[in-house]
Amino acid sequence: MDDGLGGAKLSSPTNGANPYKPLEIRAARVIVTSPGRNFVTLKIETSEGIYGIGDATLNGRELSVVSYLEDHVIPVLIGRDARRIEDIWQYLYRGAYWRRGPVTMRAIAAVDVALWDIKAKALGVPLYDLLGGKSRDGVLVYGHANGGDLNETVEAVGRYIEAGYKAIRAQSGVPGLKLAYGVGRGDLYYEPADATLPTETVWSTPKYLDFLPGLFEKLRSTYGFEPHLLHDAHHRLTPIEAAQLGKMLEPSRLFWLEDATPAENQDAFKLIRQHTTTPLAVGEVFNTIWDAKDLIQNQLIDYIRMSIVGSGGITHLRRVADFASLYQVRTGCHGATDLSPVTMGAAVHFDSWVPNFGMQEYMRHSPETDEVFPHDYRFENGLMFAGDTPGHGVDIDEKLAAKYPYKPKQLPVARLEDGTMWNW
Ligand code: GCO
Ligand code: MG
Repeated sequence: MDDGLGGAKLSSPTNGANPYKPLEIRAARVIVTSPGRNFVTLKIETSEGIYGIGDATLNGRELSVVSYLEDHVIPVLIGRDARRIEDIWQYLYRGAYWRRGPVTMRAIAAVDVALWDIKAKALGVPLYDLLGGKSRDGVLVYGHANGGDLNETVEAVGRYIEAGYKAIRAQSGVPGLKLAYGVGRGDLYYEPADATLPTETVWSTPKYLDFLPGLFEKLRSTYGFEPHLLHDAHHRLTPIEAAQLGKMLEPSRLFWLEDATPAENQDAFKLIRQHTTTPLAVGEVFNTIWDAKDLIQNQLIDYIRMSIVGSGGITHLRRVADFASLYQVRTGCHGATDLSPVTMGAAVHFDSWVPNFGMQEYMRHSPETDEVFPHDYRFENGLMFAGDTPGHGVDIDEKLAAKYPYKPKQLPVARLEDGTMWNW
């Protein structure tokens, strides 16, 4: 239709409803609950009665994020338009002056995920639709198999294969070392944050390097090359030791070797990269794109393990993923049990969309946790599927949550055999 001003009038696609009516943030509160382990959740409520939730859990340091949110973030959120996700993200990031860091970025992530949840609910669409729609039907996930020794670990991997997993991370006790990283103490749900004060563990790189390649040889000779196998070195090696391990593991063709060495110095990965073709993954402790920039643009890694909760939410993680895609680096979101079902739900939506998706970590939550956080993502045949409910598809049962009060728990520490402090 011509309006006489030289342009054509667009007929309203919204049947008269105004999608630009502000959704005013009326209230926000933090819910701390411990259904088997501690979780921190932010709930934001709007003028239209729509609410959203975001995860703010920082394992072993939970209450610092609670204070950050309650004392510094919630007061500045009230009255803002929940639709302005980007502006609120920038306000919280730039406005803090003290940028980055695990506490700040988790608090920002909680707000961001709750706002994406609200916007998707307001528009009546699943979150993946807001991001650009699905790029795949299901999301490839890896489970955690672990055992006290080689045989137990080989059996544990077999159980995961039987359960339908197409990708399995294998961690094992090492002969001569007590309390190895990644090994549960008898039950299904491995929880490293297991004591009020940190448990002391002992580490020996020579013992580990003697043992690990044999474990993967055994796994390949038992199960062949079809299942993807992964391993987490959990920051224990120096760059040259990591290079040696990567080389020794080449015949076993891992999907990735994770956290081979700490990455505070991103250049450290150059040395590993020069020596091995074992694919490298890193990033679960990163908080912003600046932690990963050199690793990505120099193609020193293959998978970036940053998570939604750890890295300022969906708004920031998609920026990281887009940057990584320029260098053929793929995503591999952290997904241990200390990331709540809210993060898992949001991640499955993110992974369903992200074009340069690699793999999603999936450590099952306990039945108590699943009850407190009803959700519609589901595991089937090695893949995780996002639901179609508007939003990210995860809720919190506040009454039930209140029955599980916070219990202080910390992660273990590690020392070398001579007593020197090392990286856990
Ligand atoms: C992983 C991680 C976890 C961390 C834990 C710390 O790859 O899943 O390394 O096991 O240790 O998230 O809180
Ligand atoms: Mg890890």
